Amino acid sequence: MSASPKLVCLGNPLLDIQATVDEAYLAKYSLKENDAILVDASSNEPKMAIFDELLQFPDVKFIAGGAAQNTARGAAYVLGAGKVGYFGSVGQDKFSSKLLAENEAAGVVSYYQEQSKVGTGKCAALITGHNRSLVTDLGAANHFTPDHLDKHWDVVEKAELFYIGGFHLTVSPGAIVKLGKHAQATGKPFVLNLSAPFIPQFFKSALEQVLPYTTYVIGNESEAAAYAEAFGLDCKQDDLASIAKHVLGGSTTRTVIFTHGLEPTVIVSANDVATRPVKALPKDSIVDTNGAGDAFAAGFMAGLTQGKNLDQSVDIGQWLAALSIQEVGASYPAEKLQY
Ligand code: 26A
Repeated sequence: MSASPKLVCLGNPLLDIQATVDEAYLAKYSLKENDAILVDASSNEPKMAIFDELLQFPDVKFIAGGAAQNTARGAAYVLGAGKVGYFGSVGQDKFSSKLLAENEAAGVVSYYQEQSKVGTGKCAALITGHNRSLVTDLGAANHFTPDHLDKHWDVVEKAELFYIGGFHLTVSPGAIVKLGKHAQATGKPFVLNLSAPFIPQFFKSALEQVLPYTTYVIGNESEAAAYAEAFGLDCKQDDLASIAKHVLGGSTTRTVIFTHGLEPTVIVSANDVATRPVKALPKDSIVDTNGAGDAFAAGFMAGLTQGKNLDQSVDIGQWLAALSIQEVGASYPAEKLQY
């Protein structure tokens, strides 16, 4: 019996169906070129047709996805097998078998809750140039319940730190709060990724419920702008340092990290505002940016797990993001590269 994982992640397990599309295809469904949205499978949502239509595209690929699951695999890429655990809910089908196999290959220990009546969630990743538009049908991922954590509470207790995909705020804020309370009571780092602009925009109260437990909040510039708008901040929407200060909310134990594409990463805590430059990749070595943010979070979490300091952890995040951008989807190189 191997040791329990040090890093425990919670999110929505999804299989990505990725294909290159043109602008007309995005326009047909009123999709932005760089966004992440939810579709409701139970309504008569025209966007549901995308999942079938993509199968006809010549370069269609099925790739393990789910933002926090991508981060779990990335952290395991750095930390090695058995050090990272992942909670989420899946169906009993070939999609979940593939996700399980990918996690195993990456060295991630899966603690899946299984649904017998709902299929595994899927995400259409529509690639145009260096952008990606994500359209998600959560399926079984939407049925995660906090009691599944109780079944594996020994794993939670043995974990040293936690990573929560903000996307999970749409599913079970109760499960996030449960982990947050444990983290707070035991003094373990508790990291939340904002995940997408629609999280602060439409799930503001769930976000407010969870923020008090966080010791690190990670986001990108468009999530920061959505946060500023949702909370009615009067600073400019690209004033990342001021937005981060608001996320701190006077906390002396929280650090906020905003990535900004090729612009420097902004790192804000109670008594410090710092930036770290990003090394640009040559344009022709970029494959796609699907999963770049997850890979950043993965490297960052791996650094924290190894006891590295904040700057080093951000640096490992930037390094792993650059590696992932050179792979198809939210993937990491087949060979083990050392930071
Ligand atoms: C609740 N939603 C919309 C989602 C997601 C999601 N992961 C969890 N919940 N929408 C897209 N993703 C994942 O984001 C990754 C890229 O960052 C996709 O599966 C993709 O792998």
